[in-house]
Amino acid sequence: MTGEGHDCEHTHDDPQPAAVRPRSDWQTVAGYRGRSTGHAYSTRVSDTHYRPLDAQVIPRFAGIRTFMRAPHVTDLSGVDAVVYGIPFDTATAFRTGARFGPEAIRSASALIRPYHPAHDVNVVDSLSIVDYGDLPVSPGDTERTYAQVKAALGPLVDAGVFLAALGGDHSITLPELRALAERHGPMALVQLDAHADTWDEYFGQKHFHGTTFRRAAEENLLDASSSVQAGMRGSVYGASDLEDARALGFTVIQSEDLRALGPIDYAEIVRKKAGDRPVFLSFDIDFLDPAFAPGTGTPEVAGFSTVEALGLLRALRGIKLAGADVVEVSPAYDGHGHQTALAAANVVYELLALRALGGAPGA
Ligand SMILES: [Mn+2]
Repeated sequence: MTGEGHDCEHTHDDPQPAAVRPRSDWQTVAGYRGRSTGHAYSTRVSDTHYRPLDAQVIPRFAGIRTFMRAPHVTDLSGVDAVVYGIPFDTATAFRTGARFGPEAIRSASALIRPYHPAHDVNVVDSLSIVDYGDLPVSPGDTERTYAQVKAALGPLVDAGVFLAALGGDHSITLPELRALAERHGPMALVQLDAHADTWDEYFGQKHFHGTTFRRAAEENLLDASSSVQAGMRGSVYGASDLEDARALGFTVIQSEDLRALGPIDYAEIVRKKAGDRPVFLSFDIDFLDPAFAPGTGTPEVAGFSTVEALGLLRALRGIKLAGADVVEVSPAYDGHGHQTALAAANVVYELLALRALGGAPGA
């Protein structure tokens, strides 16, 4: 491995690496702020533990933009979690521009710090996190992109690392699910989104950002009866839009009902539905109100605030995440403070924290 860009805290150069700790010991290292604890999982074959740049040495505004300033690495040895981009946006129905989402989320993520107070977990101690870069895509050709993404994800799925994608429009979730289902079988979907994305087709296309979860159910990548879609709102073409999602077997919680439920009861429904299945969490940034996330392709008013979204995600503590994505960030429509990208970066951080807390499926 190379040492480029993370010269401060990596453990592999330590003369006396700490003993490998079992997964269940994560609590004992949560909150540790100093040099690496050497915390590693029993399945890891390497003592490498990748870390972000040390902000006490290289300030947060400096450096090359990777997610959370983690090293850009494509060798999966010693890696627990991979953050990567899928810059594809030509399956959108309204505003394009999510091809620049990964870049904007990375820039906004420079501010994120390792320790998560609400969960009492040091995310970068618990997980060796790298930024894998962007996967190859073919602008204008959704199905070719799907093949490229699935092929590129093969080795990552085989390595058993946690996969966190930066979108890209919501069409890109399908090849992520195709790749992960080969290892996990039909997964439980946890979707936070203004739209159910269960249309049959759009503009004569079966593969579009509004058809993703119908295709995923048809291909048995998801178990719809274990899956919960939440946050749906706004005008639709007809009552069938949500009825169709329910007919596929999904539990659909519309935004008013989700707000009435609150985080605890929402999480209870998710846990009950998902059971022991590996979970895929897909967060469409349009789940947030346009006041909080204007930079997106198909905004819907009367959505959730950033604080509500984080509360819902934190309530999911304990779920077994196989993979996740944050999609539909379209920076050209973002505000001056880049609040959409900042929210998206923090959602990814919450997802990493959930993986750190819940561990890998089957572990
Ligand atoms: Mn969506």
